[in-house]
Amino acid sequence: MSHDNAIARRRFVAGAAGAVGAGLLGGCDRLSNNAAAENVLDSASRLSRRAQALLAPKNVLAREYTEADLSPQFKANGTTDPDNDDYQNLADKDFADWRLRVNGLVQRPAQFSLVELRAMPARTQITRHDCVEGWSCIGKWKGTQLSHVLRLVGLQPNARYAVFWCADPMENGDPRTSYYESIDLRDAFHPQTILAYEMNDKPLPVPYGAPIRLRVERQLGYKMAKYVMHIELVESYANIRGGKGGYWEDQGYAWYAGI
Ligand SMILES: Nc1nc2c(c(=O)[nH]1)N[C@H]1C(S)=C(S)[C@@H](COP(=O)(O)O)O[C@H]1N2
Ligand SMILES: [Mo]
Repeated sequence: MSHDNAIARRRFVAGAAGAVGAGLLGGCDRLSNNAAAENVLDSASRLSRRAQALLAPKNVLAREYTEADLSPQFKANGTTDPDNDDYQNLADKDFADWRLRVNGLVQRPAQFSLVELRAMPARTQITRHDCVEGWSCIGKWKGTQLSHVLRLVGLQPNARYAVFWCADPMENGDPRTSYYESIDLRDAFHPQTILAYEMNDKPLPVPYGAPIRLRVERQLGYKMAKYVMHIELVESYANIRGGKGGYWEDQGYAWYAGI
């Protein structure tokens, strides 16, 4: 199902109650052509979002799984090889020259190499990735905790969101259409929010967002920006692009995509 169809579907799905069991979502793509199951995913998302708002302690963890639960194949979705010469040149040298820029409303704007990020405190987690299109995969991720990076640069008092700028243009190689996303500071400082540089114990492959991709485990797949080049701290995303806080949000998706 395309993302456009997914938008339409989310508008029309009736609120049937249902729980999403891990068994149901254990493999990739099992739900793709199953409208009923997708409706369950949708309504479960809404129910749990409401429940989260009412009940959830601030740092509740997303469920973590075991090695035995890993999906044999993890679906690669959206961009799988950025149409961007600068990115391709970086990839050709295994990202040795890549630098993550962190700036905006911070005390000490900085740049970090992959070697530097790998030397920082890391977290490893096995989690389920749920795409709005209705498929799920379980993967193992290792990466730098975003909270650590944010403490290094220090936030200015008016910083409220972290914006992730990605290498991949979404239309005709035009850099003005690059993928982007944003999260609030509550998610940015969540312990499971990591800049992942390893997937299933190997350096993150290009189809999955090399050299780093965001993992925000309590939200849907489209929040998890791949090919992150630049993190900008802002007070508001109203004046960025379409003003909705992300590439898909600008096309109508929810900014908070809680699972
Ligand atoms: N830069 C970038 N990040 C992205 C996307 C994309 O197209 N470009 N697609 C999003 C969507 S909709 C999903 S489901 C996941 C897919 O991640 P995967 O390829 O590891 O499955 O990445 C998200 N992050
Ligand atoms: Mo997705």
